[in-house]
Amino acid sequence: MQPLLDDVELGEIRDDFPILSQTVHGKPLIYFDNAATSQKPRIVIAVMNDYYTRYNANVHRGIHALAERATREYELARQKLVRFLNAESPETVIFTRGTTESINLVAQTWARANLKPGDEILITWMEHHSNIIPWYQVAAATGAVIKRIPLTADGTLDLNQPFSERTKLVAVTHASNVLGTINPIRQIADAAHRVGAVILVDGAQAAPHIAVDVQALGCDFYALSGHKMLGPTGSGVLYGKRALLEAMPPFLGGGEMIREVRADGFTCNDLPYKFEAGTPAIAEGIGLGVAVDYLQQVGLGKIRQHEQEITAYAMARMAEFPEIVIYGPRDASQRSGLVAFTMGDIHPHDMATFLDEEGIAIRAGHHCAQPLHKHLGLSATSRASFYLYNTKTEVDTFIEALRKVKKFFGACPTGRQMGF
Ligand code: 7TS
Repeated sequence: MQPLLDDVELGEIRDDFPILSQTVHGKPLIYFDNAATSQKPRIVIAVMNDYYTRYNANVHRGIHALAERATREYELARQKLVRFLNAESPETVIFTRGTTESINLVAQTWARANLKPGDEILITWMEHHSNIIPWYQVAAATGAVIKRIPLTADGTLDLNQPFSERTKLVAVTHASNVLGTINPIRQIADAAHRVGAVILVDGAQAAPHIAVDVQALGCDFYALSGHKMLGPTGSGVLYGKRALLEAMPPFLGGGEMIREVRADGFTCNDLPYKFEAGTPAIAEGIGLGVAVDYLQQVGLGKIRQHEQEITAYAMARMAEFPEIVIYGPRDASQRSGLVAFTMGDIHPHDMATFLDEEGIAIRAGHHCAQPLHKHLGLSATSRASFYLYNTKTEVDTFIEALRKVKKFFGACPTGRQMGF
């Protein structure tokens, strides 16, 4: 059992996030839209400011002092990500603009080079569009076929069917951005490897919340977004096993990714630069490194424990409303810190608009997971998503606001489909 964040620590954490201490529509802000993007601590904002104020220069090319400092700080950030993910080496950690770019990189390089007609790409019903569309594009280009791992009634993956000999790639989310389900990646990776397939893990909703060890998970590729884990937008990582990365053709062409350019061709740079064409997002990469420092200083175990407690509390209090249907596993230990729900026949957009007037930020819609919503017989849900700085008191205010929503719109109970 990890120690919990106590009230003093929680207060200190909240003080580190200047954006939280404001009012919205005259009410104290309650930020429950962390699955869309997280807020940033002062040190992340400060380090980016410091870069632009004191050593703004391009990386890996200048011989002057500013360029050397920028390169040093940027590569130091990479080292921090290497440790954060327990990756084998800096060569296996590629900076990208985020999860979407990381997945597209693998789709456009590894998948196009390795898949042929009839090969199967195995995804799941709970994927974000970022882990669907690139595979549709690859399938159209290569003749590969998309298959899906079925869902159980509880919103977990039904892994009873053995993977096919034709499965060449398994692309699965570590944690669902709608159901909250945390998937058993090690088990899926072992099943994928037994049939000779490669596994890519979408870590956008997991890396901010649970300790990730890419070697222990056994994944071949792992994608994450910096902005969901206290870092800046435009920062992210693709981890890849070295042998796979070495064998892959480059993604984008341009500066940095080449060793030599001739009149009639080029040779690629070494890893990881082979996949980092052009001037990177330098301040953002450095900011992500500091975000990772912050997460590790608080402790991923503590963060996970705190979110689990907030989530269990929110679900228990939401159960006070017979009209509310929650989607995903009932057990908070099986889910990340978010709750997608419907309240009778109230449209999620009306819900979000009403809550916004109360100073509460949630997201409503299909959350870029349209096939999942269709599968659940829904067009939209409301979603409250928590992070390390959220409190039970905020959940209480949210529950009181839900009471007002119910009174205002007069919710009628509807069917429960795959929720509870
Ligand atoms: N994968 C998952 C599971 C996600 O939740 C998201 C973003 C992405 C990939 C894409 O990340 P990006 O940083 O490249 O955009 N999810 C959400 C969300 O749930 N609400 O807003 C963005």
